[in-house]
Amino acid sequence: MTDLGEDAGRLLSAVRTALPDNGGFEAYPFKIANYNEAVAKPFQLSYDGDVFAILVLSTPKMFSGSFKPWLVERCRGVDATELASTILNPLEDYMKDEMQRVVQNIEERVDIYHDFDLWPNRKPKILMCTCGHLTGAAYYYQPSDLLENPWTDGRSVIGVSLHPRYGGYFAFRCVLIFPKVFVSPTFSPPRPLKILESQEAIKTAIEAFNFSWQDARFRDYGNPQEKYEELQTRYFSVPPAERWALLKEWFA
Ligand code: B12
Repeated sequence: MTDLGEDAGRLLSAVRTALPDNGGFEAYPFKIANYNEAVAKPFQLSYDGDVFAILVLSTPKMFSGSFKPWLVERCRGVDATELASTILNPLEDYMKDEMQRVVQNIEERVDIYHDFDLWPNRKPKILMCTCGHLTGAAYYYQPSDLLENPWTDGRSVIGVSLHPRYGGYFAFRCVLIFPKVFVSPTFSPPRPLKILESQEAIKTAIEAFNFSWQDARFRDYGNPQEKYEELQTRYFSVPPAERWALLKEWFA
């Protein structure tokens, strides 16, 4: 990676230091131009091209290492049967809380975009897989990588990102944008590691993600060295309404 510049480098270190120290998160720098040059106009962000941004993703350790202690503490004194109606989206609440804490001592203005943030027309505010690819964090395998389109029945098919260490066992969480901090003009992020080479491997990974994501097989593409524990895999494979029931053992 070429030089980020002094201010951006300092902020990247501050964010990495403030993230929980159990290894449950990773942070990758980029500049807005890298993103705006990749996406279509309706997805472009209204910041100058040299504005500094950081992508944050969560690794398998996040679930028990930081989310669990946060949730157990947050639920202290709340009746176990009322939890589901008191906290509708525990992981979203956790991420909002955690990222506010991460930036609380940063003096510069910072705008936080979570993976679940949508504009009023339901369009995502930021496309995480594109950020993952352009920062070098995780290669984004897209239908456009295939020389021929195998899905001609009009189904909506999106790509899948694979991390060099965690395969599909990770999630993008947020992007922090610092509108008043500019990256050095010589900065260019590293290229992501391409793990799937053949057209067949890319096709089957995209199919596993789009058409049978509940069995979590898509996460095993790319030879992950670290995976979700069983509870975490199940948690992300069921609809949100069924997730609380799986966490009961944390409150026993
Ligand atoms: C909307 C959404 C959904 C919707 C619709 C998905 C769909 N099939 O259309 C629903 C609710 C169904 C859904 C479901 C799931 N989702 Co979802 N979803 C999203 C979300 C919010 C936005 C995706 C989107 O709409 N993209 C819009 C399209 C147009 O983007 P695109 O295809 O990438 O196109 C852009 C790129 O091609 C780029 N581009 C153009 N040229 C080039 C060139 C290069 C080199 C690059 C890099 C980019 C690039 O420009 C295009 C835009 O102009 C993202 C989070 C986020 N904020 O990004 C998560 C996300 C994609 N989902 C994710 C997951 C895991 C899931 C689920 C498995 C749920 C779960 N339990 O966790 C399921 C299963 C997926 C499925 N079967 O579809 C993960 C994927 C992680 C990964 N490893 O890839 C994401 C990133 C969320 C996260 N927190 O990590 N999801």
